[in-house]
Amino acid sequence: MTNSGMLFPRESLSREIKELNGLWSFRADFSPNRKLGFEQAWYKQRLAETGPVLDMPVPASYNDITQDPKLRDFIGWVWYDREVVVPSRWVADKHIRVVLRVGSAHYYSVVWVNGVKVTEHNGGHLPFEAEIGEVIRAVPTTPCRITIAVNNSLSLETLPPGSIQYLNDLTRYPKGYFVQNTDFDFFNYAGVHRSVLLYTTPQAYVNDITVVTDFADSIGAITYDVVVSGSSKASLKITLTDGDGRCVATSTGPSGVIKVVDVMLWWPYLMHERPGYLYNMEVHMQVIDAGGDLLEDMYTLPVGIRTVKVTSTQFLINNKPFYFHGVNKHEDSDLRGKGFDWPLVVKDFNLMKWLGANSFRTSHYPYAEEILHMCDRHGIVVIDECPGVGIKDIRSFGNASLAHHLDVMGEMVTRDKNHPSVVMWSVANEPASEMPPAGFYFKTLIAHTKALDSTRPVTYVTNSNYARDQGAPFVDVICVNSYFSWYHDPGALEVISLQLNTQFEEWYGKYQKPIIQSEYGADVVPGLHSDPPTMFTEEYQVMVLQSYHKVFDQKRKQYVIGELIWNFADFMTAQGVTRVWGNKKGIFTRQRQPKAGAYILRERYWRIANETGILPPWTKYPCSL
Ligand code: GCB
Repeated sequence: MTNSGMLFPRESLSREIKELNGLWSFRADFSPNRKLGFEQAWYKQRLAETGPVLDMPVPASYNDITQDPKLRDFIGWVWYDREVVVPSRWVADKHIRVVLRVGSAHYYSVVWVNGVKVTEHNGGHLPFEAEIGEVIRAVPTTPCRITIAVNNSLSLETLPPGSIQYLNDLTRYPKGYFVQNTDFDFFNYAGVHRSVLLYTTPQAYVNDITVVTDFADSIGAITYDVVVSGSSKASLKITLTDGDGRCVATSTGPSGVIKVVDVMLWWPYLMHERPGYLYNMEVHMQVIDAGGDLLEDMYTLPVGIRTVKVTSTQFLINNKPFYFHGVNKHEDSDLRGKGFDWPLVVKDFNLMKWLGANSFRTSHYPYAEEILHMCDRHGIVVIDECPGVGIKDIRSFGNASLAHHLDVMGEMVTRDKNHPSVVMWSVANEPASEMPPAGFYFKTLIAHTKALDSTRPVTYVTNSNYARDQGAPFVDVICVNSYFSWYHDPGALEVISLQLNTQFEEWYGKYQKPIIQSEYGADVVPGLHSDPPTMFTEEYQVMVLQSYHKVFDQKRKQYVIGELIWNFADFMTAQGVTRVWGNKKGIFTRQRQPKAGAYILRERYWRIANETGILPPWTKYPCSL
C-alpha cells in the first residue's frame, strides 16, 4: 500500500469540515484553442470579472444544466469559482492544516486559491486534495476565492482513452471544427462531479490507515497499520467499539493486530440475518510539538471483519461460497449527469434490495466513496472497477498509458482498500486484450495491483476470444461479457443456450478459473410489446434473461460464481444510430421505474438467496422493505 493516504474526510474532536457544495460561477472557454482562460489568467480575479458567467450547481455535470447544445457537447476547459469564508480560527492557528478536497472532476483539473495554484490532477472518478493553509495565511483575505479549471479532453494515454479529431474539409465542416472520439458506451459527462470541501487536521495527523481482517473460530483479527505525518514521535491509541458503541478491544502503536472475541463478521446482504456489521476503529494520536504544545488527532474508521478467497470453482466470503446475483450500474441520472446525488443513491439501494441483488460492479470507473459506505453498511458486495474502459487502440498499450494506469490503480486502492464491501479489483473493461502488447500490459498491471493489496483477487472484464485473450492467465476470476441474440445473431433467441454453454465450457476448459457473467442483457424501449417477442420489446428482454438463466442454473453448480445484469438502469450515451436516447438495457428506466425484466430478476434473485443464504423468515421472498 502507498504511504500517502486518502482517508475519507470525517469530523471528529480534532477535525472540522466545511462543505463547498451549492452554486458556483461557471464559464466555458469557447475560444478556438480553448486557452483564453489561461492566456488571460482568469484565476487571478473573480470569474464574473472575466466575462459572462452562469450559475452552476456542484456537484453535477454541466452538460444537461442549460439549453445550450454547445455546452452539452463541449470539449475543452471550463472554469468554476466561488468565494468561501474560512473561519478566522483556521487562519490564525498555525497548528491547523486546512485541506481543500475535490471528490472528483472530469478529467484534468487545476486548482487555485486566491490566484495561487495549489494542485493539479489527471483523471476523473477519484479524489484529490491540497493543503492550502500557507496560501490563505499569506494573504488572509475574506472571503477567499477558489478557482477550478477542468478539461474533459481525453488522449490515447488517459483513462479512459480518447482522441481529438480535427475535421479540416472546409466544404463539409466549419473552420476549426473538431470532435472527440471515444470507445466507451456512456455519455462523456464532465464537470465537478462530487463534493468539494475544506477540512482541517492538526499539523501532525493521521494520514493513512490500512486494515486487513481475518478470523478463526469466534476470534476476529484486525491487522492495522497507521501512518502519521507531521511528526515521527507520535503515540497512538486504538479503540475498537462494536455496533452498540461498546469498547471491545484496544491497542497501542502504529501497527499491530487487534483480537476481537465473539466476533460479529461482516456478511453480504441476504447471506446472513445481520448483514453489513461494522465495528468502529478510533485512532487517537498524541504528540508534543516543538513548542511544547499537545497536538491530538482523532479519526474513526468503520471496519468490517471478513475474508475473501478464490478457488478454481468458488468465490468464498468468510469461507462460505458466495454467488454474485447482482447488477452493473452507472453514475447517471437526468439533469445531474454523473453528479453525486443522495436521493438517487438511496433510491438505488432501495431498488437493489427490492430486487434481491447482493452485489454490483462499479462499471466502468470508481464510484463515489459515499456509495461504498452504503455498501459497507448494507452488505452489498462490490467489484471495484477502475476507469480502464475503451482501451482499444494499440497505442494505448504503450509505456505512458501503462504508467498512468498503474498510478490510477494506486489512487483507487489507496482510497478503497478498507471497505469490507469491496471484494475484488477490476483493472479494465473490455480492453482489446487479444492484441499482443496486452499480455505484458495486464501481467504488469495485475501484479502491481496485487502488490498494492495482496488480500483481494484481481480481474478485468473481457469480451475477447478465450483462445486469444492475453491477460486471462493473470486474473483470479474470469469475467466475461456476452450479448447473444443481440449484437450477435440479433433476434435469434434460440441460439442463446447453445452459445452461452459453449462460452462457459471454453473459458473454464482453458483456464480452470471461476467465471462471472459480468454483462448480458437486451435493450428495451419501455412500453414496447410484441408476441412473439422481437428486439427492443419488454417481452424480448424477458426472454433473453430467462434463456441466460437456464444456463446459469446448470453452471452455477460447477464453476460459474455470478451473474450481473447489464444494466441496472437506462443511461445516457453519445448520440448514434444504435442508441434511442441512450442505452436502454436497464431493467429500470433512467427514472428508476421497473420494466418487465425487473420482475423476472426479482423473482430469481430472491429464489437464489433462499437457496444459498441463511435467511430469517421475514426476508423470505416476497418481502417488503
Ligand atoms: C458492453 C460494455 C458496456 C455497454 C454494453 C452495451 O459490452 O461493457 O459499456 O454499454 O456492452 O450495451 O453495448
